[in-house]
Amino acid sequence: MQIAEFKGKRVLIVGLAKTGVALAKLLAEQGARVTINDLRPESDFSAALAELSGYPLRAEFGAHRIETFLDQDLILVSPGVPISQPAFEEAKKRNIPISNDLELAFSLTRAPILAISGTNGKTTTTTLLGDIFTRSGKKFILGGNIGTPLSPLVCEHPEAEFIIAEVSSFQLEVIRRFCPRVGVMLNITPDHLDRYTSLDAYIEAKARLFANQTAEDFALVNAKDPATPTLLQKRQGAGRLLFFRTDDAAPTEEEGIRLQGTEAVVCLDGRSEPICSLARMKLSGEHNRQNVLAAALAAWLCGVEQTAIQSSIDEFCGLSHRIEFVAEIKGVRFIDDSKGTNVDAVVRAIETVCGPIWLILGGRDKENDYHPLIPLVRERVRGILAIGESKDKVAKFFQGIVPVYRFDSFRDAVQQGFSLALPGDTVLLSPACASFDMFESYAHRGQVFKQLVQEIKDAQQR
Ligand code: UMA
Repeated sequence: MQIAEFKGKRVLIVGLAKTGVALAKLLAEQGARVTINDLRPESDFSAALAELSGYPLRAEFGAHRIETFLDQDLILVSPGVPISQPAFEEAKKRNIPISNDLELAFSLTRAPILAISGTNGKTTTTTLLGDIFTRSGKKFILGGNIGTPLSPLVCEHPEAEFIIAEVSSFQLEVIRRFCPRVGVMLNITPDHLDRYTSLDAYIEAKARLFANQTAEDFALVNAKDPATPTLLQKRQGAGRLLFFRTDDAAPTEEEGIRLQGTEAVVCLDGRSEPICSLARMKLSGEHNRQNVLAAALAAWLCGVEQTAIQSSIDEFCGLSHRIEFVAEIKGVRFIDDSKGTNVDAVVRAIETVCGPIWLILGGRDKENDYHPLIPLVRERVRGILAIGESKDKVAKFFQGIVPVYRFDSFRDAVQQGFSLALPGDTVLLSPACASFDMFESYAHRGQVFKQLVQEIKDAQQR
């Protein structure tokens, strides 16, 4: 499909944040008759509207009106907007297509797509793949759930040979034909249970990653993830199934990549080939070994040479706000894991950090079940600093397990963490919750954390 085909079409863009603004611009530039729509009032959108000024758009705020939805040729929905709402249901009944950025991007390109999904590690793995492709000199674009809507990128870069996309379950709910050449599912643990009725429903949405794959495509799954058997039961599509595993205990018929010592070996078509080594890998933790193996196999399947894969593994240091060391003040370490927005991510963070921990937990709850944290918290956490909307839930849950302190202010939580910590302890921000109750995003929460740590450092030096 060509983007020019949207000329004159009535397109409704639902949700006016990053995705909505990008799509509104793209389609208005093509001469589509665009209506932008958001549930929140117009007064919340001065920045977005300033960015869109000059574009010929209609705007409707404050509700998703059924009449507006029915008066369209196409509805493009943002990932954060659930399509279970009545206006979408009515549009579906009238066969008005509901699509999204991911599906649109797919329809506008012929470049093979590497799509990375999973509950945790998506952004790290996507970025690592981008690093590998950069080193190999391949022309690619990188976007999606990582923060950059894909369709505008696809239109701006028709020369791209590959598309590397971070993909969320929210995006996958809406796709119809989207088909990655290489689909990677890193892991699935409970998350977004405020949007899905059950873990099963969440896995079902994730499994759509593979639904349209043909025998030419590859489905990469984590051999050691407990959710993989359920994922595979739900998987449709004919993609070739490959496993990544951080041990050498694969059943004989299993194809994919595995670790023999520190050597990563690809086993395919009855042949085994070492393709890289994890011996000098900079990222730490079992979860990162899984991410690295998935990225290495995905790149290798796309013909990337081993030297590019190896140099990236040896040099890639990870991302901000993912178990990121911030500072050590009087023997107390501060670690920013603001991206730890679900319980499983907190488990990974605690397992990775050395020594006793003061854990900053809380924010906008996603129907979290904290039970998986209990053994680790008992063993490793000296106390919990509970913040945000969910601080009472957190306090109630961990009462009697470890001391819990509740804070109205993030600043107080960080400062108190420092006061309570002994040399050798770590104050770990790994909140298991979304940030939107107190911050613009997880990145904003992490930046504020770093600023507060800097203030403590400055005060100590005075
Ligand atoms: N809104 C409605 N109706 C509703 C609900 C929301 O109109 O029923 C409006 C809100 O008022 C708001 C807008 O929709 O104005 C928000 O849309 P959005 O949440 O999709 O925001 P974007 O900025 O477009 O961000 C989305 C992704 N957000 C979500 O999936 C929640 C971003 O992923 C992504 O980076 C971006 O598109 C670009 O692709 C963020 C995320 O948290 C990082 N993802 C989840 C995750 O990683 O776990 C899935």
